[in-house]
Parts: sequence; C-alpha cells; structure tokens
Amino acid sequence: MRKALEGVKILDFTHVQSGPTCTQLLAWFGADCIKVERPGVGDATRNQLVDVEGADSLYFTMLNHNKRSITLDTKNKTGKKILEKLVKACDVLVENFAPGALERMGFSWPRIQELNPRMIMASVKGFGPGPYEQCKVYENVAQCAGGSASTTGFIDGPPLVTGAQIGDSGTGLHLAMGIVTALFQRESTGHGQRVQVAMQDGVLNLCRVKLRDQQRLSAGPLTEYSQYGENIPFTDATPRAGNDSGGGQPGRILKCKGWEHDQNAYTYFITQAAVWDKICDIIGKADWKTDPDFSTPTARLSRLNAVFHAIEMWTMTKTKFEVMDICNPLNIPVGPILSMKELAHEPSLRETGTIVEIEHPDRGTYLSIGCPIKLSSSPVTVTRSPRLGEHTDQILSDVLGYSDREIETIKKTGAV
Ligand code: CAO
Repeated sequence: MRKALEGVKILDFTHVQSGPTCTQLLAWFGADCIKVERPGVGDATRNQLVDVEGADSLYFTMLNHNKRSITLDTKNKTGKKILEKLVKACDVLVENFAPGALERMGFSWPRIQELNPRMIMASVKGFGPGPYEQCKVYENVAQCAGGSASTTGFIDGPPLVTGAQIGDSGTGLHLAMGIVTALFQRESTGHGQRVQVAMQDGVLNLCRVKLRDQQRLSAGPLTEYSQYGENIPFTDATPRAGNDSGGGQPGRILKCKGWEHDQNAYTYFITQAAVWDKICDIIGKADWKTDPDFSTPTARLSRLNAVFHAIEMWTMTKTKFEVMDICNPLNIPVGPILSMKELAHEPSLRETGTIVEIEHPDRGTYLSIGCPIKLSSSPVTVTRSPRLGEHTDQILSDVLGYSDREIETIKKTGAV
C-alpha cells in the first residue's frame, strides 16, 4: 500500500530529540528521510546513555527509526557542493541546530530558496524572536520557560518538570504539523515556505488551560483548585494545582491496594458531579447523597479532603485495575497509574503497534514506541535506526546520481 508521504524527500539535519521526533513521524508516514550527520561523530545521542557497549544508544535508536543516514561534512568544500545538490533534490529541510548554525554553514533561508524555491525549511529553536532568541535550549529549560513548571507540582513545593517530553517531543509534533500543512499549501502555490516552532511556544500551547486560569483569577479564586477549599489564598499568578483535575471536576490521585510496596499502586479518581450518587454507593457513603454538606458540588468544595479520604479508604481495598473494572461501567472517571514496566508488557499496545519490538544487529531486540497516529490507508512498519553513514554510498548514488568512481573521489576529500 502506498504510504501517505511517499515521494516526499526530507533532508534531515536534526539531532537530539525535538527534531528527530518530527522527522521520525514523517518517515513513518512514508517520507524518505535522509539524516545528515557529521562524519565520525554523528548525532550526539548515538553515544549518550549507552547501555550496550559499541551499539547506538536507545536514546538514538528510539528516535531515528525508518531513516537513512549519510555522513557529510557541511563545512568541507566538497561537502557544501553535495549539500547544495541535496537541497535541490529534497522537498523539506528540517533542522534544530543552535541559532545561527545553518547560516554559518552558508545555508541561510534566502540561499535555500535560491537553490530550491519549492523547498520547505522547518526549524526548531528554543525561543522565537525576542530577548532569548540566541539561547541554546534543552527539554527542561523549555518546560520552565513555557509555563509548564510554574504550574506543575504542589502549592507548598517547588516548581516541577514533567516526565512527558513536552519541550522536545511536543515541539517536534508541532513542527511535523507545520511541515505537512506547508506541503499541502505547496500543492496549490508551487512554492515552499519557512516553518518555525519555538520550544517555548510549543510548551505554552500545551499549557493553554493554565493561561485560561491566569485570566480567570481576576474574576475571583479558582474554586476547582484544592487550595480554594483549604482556604489558602491565591496569588496573582496561576498556582500549582498538585493533582487537581483541570476541568472543573475535583480529581486526585489515591492509594490503591498494595501501595505500601508498589510505588505505582495508585489511581486517578474524578468526583464528577453527574455520578456523585454512584460514587457514594460504591464507597459505602449512601447518606452523602442527601446530606446537604456533601450532596452538591459547591458544598463539597470545602470538604474535598474528607471526600477523597473516604474514597481512598475504599480504593485502598482494591487494586488499581479493580477500581477501573468497578468504576468504568458506572461512568465514574478513573485511571490507573501505569508504570513503564506495565505499559511495556501491555498486550493491547503490542497489538496496535504502539509498543513494538525491533531487531538491531548491534544491540539485539529492544522495545520502542511505534507511531501513535494511526492512518487507515497508510500503515506503519517500524524499521531499525540506521548506523552512522550506513546509506552514504546509496544516497550519493540513488538521490544525487554520483557514479562509483565519483563517490571514491568524494571520499578522498573527507567530505563524507
Ligand atoms: N558537518 C559539519 N558541521 C556540523 C554538522 C555537519 N554535518 N552538523 C553540525 N555541525 C556543526 C554546526 O554547524 C555547529 O557549528 P558552529 O557552532 O560552528 O556553527 C556545531 O556542529 C554544533 O551544532 P549545534 O550548535 O546545533 O549543537 P550544540 O551541541 O552546540 O547545541 C542544542 C545543541 C540542542 C542546544 C542546539 O542545537 C539548540 O539549541 N537547538 C535548538 C533547540 C533544540 O532543538 N533543542 C532540543 C535539544 S534536545 O533537548
């Protein structure tokens, strides 16, 4: 079956996590992703957090599936010529170098357009234009600068970063969206365009509801935050909400059976107003259905600690999966805290290709996360990441048309 992006050639200058997340997705949708790496060095993540000596790290392999790798010294004279040919041959250039690095290589946006007016040039940077635009940025810096950290954690503790890589992988997702949109527009205009996503903007976009709350503060305290019921005054900035649910229905993380020895024996539990009576029944508090102190959402706001304590007394008698089995049929929203170990072994995720087993000649079998976006007419087969420069000769010949003899001459210049 022909894949959605078949025929699209990506000149992939990305490294570390944000850019590779984006190009991996495009590769899964069928684009020919040509990863350009510095000879002898490659993407720094190949050698970061190494678990199998001599093999590319999981950091690299899990972000670079379905790509081809060419080594190319873009600061070498011949290397620059080859890069010019690649720019002419490809549809999209994706990069997440530090600000100014591509320009220093001699490949500014005007130069790229001159070489190939159909080229879409997509970039991730830490910040957009402004005081910080020259800064190099990593995941946690973006989480802090994008508003996530100030709104994560408990009210009486420090700001927290989250495990979900919203700065890197989140920005990569935004960039992929920009690229396919630009490809679509190119169908009618015939021209490429610049696609830019700043990690600060990507994180802030994911924190949209927190800016909502910032503005609501001027209309009075945020009643769905636990601190309201606990009489803790609000400041002039969106507070950290602990595990409160953001949608206006009180929710918390509660202990389940086995919590004493299993750090993930917890469940999320939302006391959605529409199912309050059912909650009262299952936790053995039928009288709360009519007790004026508990029967309405407003009355409960100042008693949430008592409410969740009673629910936790019940959840502690059940495993997190039993809580799920009992509450789901009753439409009570709950969610087990699933560990990476549990997710890795979850059969349904294997079934859908969300968790995949990949064979790698240097490291054996490893687990990876497959494509989370399922297209019915563009199925994804995840293939292993390339070794450094594995496809150099192949790309020089099949994309750029160099003969074997020319390739030998190129090699002597140190360009590849
Ligand atoms: N041939 C020759 N030179 C190459 C090359 C190649 N194939 N590939 C890269 N280089 C050079 C670059 O041209 C640059 O040289 P100059 O500094 O002389 O211009 C140099 O390698 C370093 O590239 P870099 O600046 O991107 O890498 P860094 O380690 O200094 O910074 C990072 C890394 C991630 C902080 C920076 O790239 C960045 O801020 N990127 C944008 C934001 C981003 O994506 N962050 C997410 C990172 S994941 O947490």
